Amino acid sequence: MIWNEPKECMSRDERKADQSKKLIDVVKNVYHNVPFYRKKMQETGLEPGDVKNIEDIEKLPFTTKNDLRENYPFGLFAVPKSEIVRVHASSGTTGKSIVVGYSRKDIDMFSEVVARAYCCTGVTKEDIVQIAYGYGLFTGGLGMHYGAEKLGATVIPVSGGNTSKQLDLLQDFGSTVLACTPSYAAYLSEAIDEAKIDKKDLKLRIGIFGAEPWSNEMRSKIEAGLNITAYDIYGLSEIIGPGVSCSCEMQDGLHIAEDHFYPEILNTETLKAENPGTIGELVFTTITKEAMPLLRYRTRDLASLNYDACKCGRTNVRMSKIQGRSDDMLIIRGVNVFPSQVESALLEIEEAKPHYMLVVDRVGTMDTLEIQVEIDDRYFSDEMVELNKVRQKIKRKVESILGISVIINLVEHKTIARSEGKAQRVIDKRKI
Ligand code: DLL
Repeated sequence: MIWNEPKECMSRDERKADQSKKLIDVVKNVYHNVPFYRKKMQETGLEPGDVKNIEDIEKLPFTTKNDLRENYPFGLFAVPKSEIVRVHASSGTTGKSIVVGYSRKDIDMFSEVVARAYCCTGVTKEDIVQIAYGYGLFTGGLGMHYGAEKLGATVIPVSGGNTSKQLDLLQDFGSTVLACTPSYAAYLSEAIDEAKIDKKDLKLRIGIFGAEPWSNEMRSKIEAGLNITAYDIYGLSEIIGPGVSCSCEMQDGLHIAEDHFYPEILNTETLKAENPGTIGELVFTTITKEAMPLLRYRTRDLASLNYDACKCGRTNVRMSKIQGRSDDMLIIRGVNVFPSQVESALLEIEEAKPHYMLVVDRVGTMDTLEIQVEIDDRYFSDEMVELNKVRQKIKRKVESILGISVIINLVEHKTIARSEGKAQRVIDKRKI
């Protein structure tokens, strides 16, 4: 079944015409309503009238996470604050998060693209959807929630964590669909085994997993463990949240809602367009968003595009699974973490030196983050009690910025290897 056939199955010519029209409108909109974009366009002598069709997108300036940070919190909004009905936020590269705003129309569009994603995986209004993505500033919970309601399915808004409750709900309410990160799905699968729950008694049939990278091997493992078919859903807060793209029953790429988000794949060095099939950096322009439209947002996610029509009947372009990132962002238990966030936390703590190492590992199905921190000689003490106080202080500060629990290991000054070039700050031992 296809949720919105006219929008998901139009011919490539119709698609181009639709995208061209929308791009012209969004460029006019940001030029007149967002000083940041007006300035950027004026710097290169570009006027809204210079953009006549979708090919002209190459003339437009890029937007980066740093631009969002510099315009924190509401500087990129294109509508008056009275039109903003919701905000979400996600990790920035330092202590401050980045903020995104939605108008009523944006929330409707967000729900629409997530409803399409559910439909892409075979979910119908008969299903019971257990949403175990986090609710709150993260877009996962509420995004998946509104989409499921739009579809007419029954929503169980349990949010993330609280595993024993998740197991109760799976059994008592007969959830047929599970929406969460792939690592949490793997964890739930183990918890089901440990609790000796007979999987035949569960009604689960579909999993919609995303928000972090995962491999096809991991998919097979989760599918076998939970006795379901699992699908990949991709998105990012800056563009909308989940629902930018989703895999279909063909399991051969993720269909992008390209009537709302125009994708480009660019060479990471030259920032010029790559040919279809070649991996590069995924860049999106939101062509219908009202509250916070973004031109050529550099996601830093690496993927390729495939414009061939899919056997499922949808004609919208497919992206490959995310192959990695072109920056140092880590995703730990579904939460985005930049090493630079740790650094800015440490700089605020007198006892700590800004020499640190992040060691990421996976114990069973759970990601762990250990941070080794060098301590100023003056504070290194034989007194366990004193050292513990310092450790706790650092732990509290870092956890408040990252939003996940961490293990802090204090090490003596000059223990962490110094580098003459680019500092090596991360050891990632996970096999995804
Ligand atoms: O993770 C939105 C989301 C929620 C997507 C629920 C899917 C399901 P952010 O917190 O802004 O938004 O993180 C966005 O997460 O740039 C990717 O690096 C990564 N990411 C998201 N989905 C996938 C996926 C949400 N399916 C960042 N595969 C993105 C690999 C993913 N990476």
